[in-house]
Amino acid sequence: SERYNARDAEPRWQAEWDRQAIFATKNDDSREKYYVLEMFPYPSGRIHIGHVRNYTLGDVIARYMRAKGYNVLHPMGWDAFGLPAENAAIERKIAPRAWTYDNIKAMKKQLRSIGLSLDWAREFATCDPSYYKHQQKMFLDFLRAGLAEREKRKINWDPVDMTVLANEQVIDGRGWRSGAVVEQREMNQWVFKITTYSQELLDALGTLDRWPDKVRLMQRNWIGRSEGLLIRFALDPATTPNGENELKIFTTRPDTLFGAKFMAIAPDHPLAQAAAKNNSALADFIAECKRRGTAQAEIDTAEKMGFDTGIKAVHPFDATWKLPVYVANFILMEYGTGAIFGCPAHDQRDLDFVNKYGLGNTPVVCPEGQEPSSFVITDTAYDGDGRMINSRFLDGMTADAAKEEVAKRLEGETRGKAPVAERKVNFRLRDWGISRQRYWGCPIPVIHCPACDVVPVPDENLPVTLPEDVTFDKPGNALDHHPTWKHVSCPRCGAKATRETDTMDTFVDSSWYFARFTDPWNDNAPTTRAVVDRMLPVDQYIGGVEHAILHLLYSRFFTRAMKATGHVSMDEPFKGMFTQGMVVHETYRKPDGGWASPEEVRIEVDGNNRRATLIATGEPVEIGAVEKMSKSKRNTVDPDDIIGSYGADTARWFMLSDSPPDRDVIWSEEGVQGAARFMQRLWRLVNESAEAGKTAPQERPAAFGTDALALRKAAHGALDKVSTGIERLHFNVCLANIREFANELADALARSRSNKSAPAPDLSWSLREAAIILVQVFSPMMPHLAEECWQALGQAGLVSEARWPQIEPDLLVEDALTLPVQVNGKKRGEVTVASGAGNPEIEAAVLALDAVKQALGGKQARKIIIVPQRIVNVVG
Ligand code: ANZ
Ligand code: ZN
Repeated sequence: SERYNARDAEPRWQAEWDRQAIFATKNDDSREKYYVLEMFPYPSGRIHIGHVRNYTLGDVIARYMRAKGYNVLHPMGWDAFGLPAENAAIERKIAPRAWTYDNIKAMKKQLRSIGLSLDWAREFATCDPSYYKHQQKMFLDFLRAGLAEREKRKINWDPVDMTVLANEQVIDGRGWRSGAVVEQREMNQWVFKITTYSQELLDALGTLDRWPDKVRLMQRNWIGRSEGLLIRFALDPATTPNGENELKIFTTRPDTLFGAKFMAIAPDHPLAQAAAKNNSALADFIAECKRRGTAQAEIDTAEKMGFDTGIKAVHPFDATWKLPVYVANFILMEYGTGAIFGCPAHDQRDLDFVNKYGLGNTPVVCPEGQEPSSFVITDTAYDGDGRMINSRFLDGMTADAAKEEVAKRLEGETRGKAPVAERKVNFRLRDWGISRQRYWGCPIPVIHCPACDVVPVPDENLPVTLPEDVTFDKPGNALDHHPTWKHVSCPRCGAKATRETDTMDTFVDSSWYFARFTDPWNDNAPTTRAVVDRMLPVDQYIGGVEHAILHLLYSRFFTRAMKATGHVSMDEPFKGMFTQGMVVHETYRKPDGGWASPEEVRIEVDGNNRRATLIATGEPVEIGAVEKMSKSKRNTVDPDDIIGSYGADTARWFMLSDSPPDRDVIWSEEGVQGAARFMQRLWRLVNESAEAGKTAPQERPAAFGTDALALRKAAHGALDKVSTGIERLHFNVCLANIREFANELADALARSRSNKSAPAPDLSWSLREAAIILVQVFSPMMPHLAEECWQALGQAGLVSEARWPQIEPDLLVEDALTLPVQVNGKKRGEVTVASGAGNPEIEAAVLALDAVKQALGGKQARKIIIVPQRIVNVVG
């Protein structure tokens, strides 16, 4: 038979699937639904190979579940707002809207060439007014429900460009464009009250048993719940500026109070501000801290620095014990109370701090088994458990008991009218600031009126659409510069007013798109309750681990907020979550030190050696490390090139074959060629089977001979393994099973041909059955080839629409083996195990026999001797 021509076949089948609209999902379908979703792409202009992997993983599941008879929802859309569109407008003078929709058009064509089973009828882009209109409606619903608020927040201000910068636009404390030192400014910002749900978002992680543990852990840490104590330290009045008389701190370690050496407050703590009023050196120090930035990452790595305010705090258990109060760069105003007591022996940051300022340390928690007198801390703090030492009435207690004891005593004590301490649960999670001072985002639908303050845009005036006649010749927000857009009259009193010119963080757009896909045609509301409640949650969500925290957490918040405002009924949007690994590639270093791209390089394989040369000049190239594909290292491959030369099925197969989907896969030309060869092999095998099966009876034979039975066992065994493999997302294992089965079919064909006569009816029937099963099991991975094979086998309709074959369980039962069992030389019974069972399985089965347990009289067996295929002897 001829070679399979993917370039000819693939577009043909894609067109046929479209023509028959087989992937269009009906909302009123009565079958059980299954919702598969891959994280939708940002329309940057071209899809990259990571997208191909992401969508292929989802497509295998979608195609399999469809074949299993589910009403599968598998939609696609575009996460289309964001900064790159504005940058393109500035750099290339293309309007953000035109740039975005051009990119979508190009990328959609690319996506189609992969042969994904997507319902394109549901496609939308988040920059479509028909989408963001509903997002604006929900913003107003959240506002009315107290889930959105305006709050003073610190933002990054570029004093040269006179503009607000996103965190990622601040590089080493400077504006990415102007290079100016970025200032922190307080401005009114819109926030979503995600902290309303801190505890719930944490608790519900326990129900997400089809999420990767590592993702759940990352979310748990991000939410960051800690149980601790708020303690009011009295301040020594003689040392304190105008009337401040106490300092409130948050601690998770009240057990360490007798190891305290200092107090520390954040640079923007009110007490620091007060103390700086008549202390210019302190004021300079505070300014310096602010200049260095307050991003967590910077604080964690920056050297610990402090400034002694001269203020003294009084130890809560000893009125004569005074602690110096420092302003320190590692204390955040946004966490707890913005103040701490420092116990250097048991906290590394505090230890680094005292070692710098010579304040010393006293260990108070001694590890079990350590002699207290020899327990000394120098450079490494001890944060483990142990017994209390150097701590007066706490001595000898466990640290846990000491925590409780301190809490009880200080709770019971009062100063003024209030207790000295109260228990407090703190969360690291902050409310979600959604204001962005950018043009290309969803406008926040409120109006600022000098008389009425913030006035929501009336629902009937939604959407507030973005103007298109904008210019980017000035820095800052183009919406703000627009001559007319923001000038409106107040919907409440009619006075001259201005629109909010902030737009929403693009994470808002991606926090509910999965709900919109269930009914993107509803023009009146974000969701259609009956539909969304049936189609959500997403059964399997797939995406990169880089979205494991924010995107998933925001979506979980949004779903709860949508529930609270009547748009959905569930709390959790994603029942199953899967994080895929990256596609990585070797790097190639040219003699001149530059990087060569894979297309410029020829690889020769000689045994275990691989040699690379530049195709153009023949110069040798050094093969470098395997790394994440990046433009700078030039180790990227272009999906269009791969699909153009090998076809989509080969790319899909290779992507799935080489490593488990949650690990990185190394893209290699050799690997792709291997996949292409295997594709041709499948094609030949199916054609040969079709030939051999020509004489097969239509009716299933009543009995099968040895050869036919063996082939049927192989076929149904493969069917069983591939089915469970897909359900567990063990795709690389499935592919290995398919290869193995292809070998078995090839062997059976070869044997049948070596007989002079045509195969017996039972064998020809089984050959045909095996070929059909083979095509079906690889159809989710190589759907185009599968259609072509389906046709070659004379099967009716499309394989993409065929029901998954029924497994015949009888064919899966392995042959059993029964062995007599003796205990101390006396026969006590027999054991039946699979014929392939190993010794550990046989031993376990033998020890589980009641007769054997009785004969051993509750004692352990000393030895078990297995004579293969004959007998088992237990020695008691
Ligand atoms: C005294 C102490 C002794 C502490 C000790 C720790 C170890 P988590 O678990 O993250 O909640 N802390 C409190 N507020 C802070 C702030 N605004 N900036 C920086 N650090 C702050 O951490 C709670 C601990 O972090 C608190 O317990 C406090 O230091 C510090 F051996 O109090 B601890
Ligand atoms: Zn008004």
